[in-house]
Amino acid sequence: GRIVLATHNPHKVDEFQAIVAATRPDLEVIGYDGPEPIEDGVTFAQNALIKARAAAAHTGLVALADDSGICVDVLGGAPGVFSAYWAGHAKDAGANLALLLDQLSDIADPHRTASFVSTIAVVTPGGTEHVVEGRWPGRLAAAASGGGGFGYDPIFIPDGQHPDAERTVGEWSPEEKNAASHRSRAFTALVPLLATL
Ligand code: ITT
Repeated sequence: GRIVLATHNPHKVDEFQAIVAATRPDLEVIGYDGPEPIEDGVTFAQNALIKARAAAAHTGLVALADDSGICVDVLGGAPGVFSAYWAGHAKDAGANLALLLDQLSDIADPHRTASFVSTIAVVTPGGTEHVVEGRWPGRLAAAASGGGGFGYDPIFIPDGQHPDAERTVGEWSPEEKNAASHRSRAFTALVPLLATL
């Protein structure tokens, strides 16, 4: 079947197409260019539902939306739902990560822990709704490195790497990221629910 991906972020489209192709190659993921609803939720789940409901209503297809961000422990979970706009309304990824590094300039390891979070909502035109979450724990680098991925990838060091060869996600290949990320973890949790729709 066809499933519409309710995002205006082309990086998310690329990642979902790769993730879905690896687990549910029968599903065709199509992009969405309909009206963008106001994301005024205070949680990832609320915002993901707002986006998925709008796309399902607009297209008449099963809609999937990701609301995601980076949650820094020493900042009480911020930027969280404000990740896209941390340095202002321009959604400037470079400014966002520069501000976050600046806010953590006095914080040394082991207190730089953070997680990427992806919350996926799936909504059918008939009104069935599910929400799942994936978390990817790690910590923040002292400086940005690598040109891969998007957003905060150049400053996020996922847990579980060899201590002598740690890289930020900005230095990972798309294949490496999509096999491990918060987004792929959330989609893995969604797979059994999709089978029931
Ligand atoms: P849509 O609402 O149209 O999907 P968006 O980018 O505005 O696009 P969000 O409101 O969910 O989406 O904001 C997510 C932000 O969190 C994103 O802009 C990045 O700053 C950050 N983020 C989420 N996933 C990320 C990832 O895999 N790598 C790096 N940064 C990520």
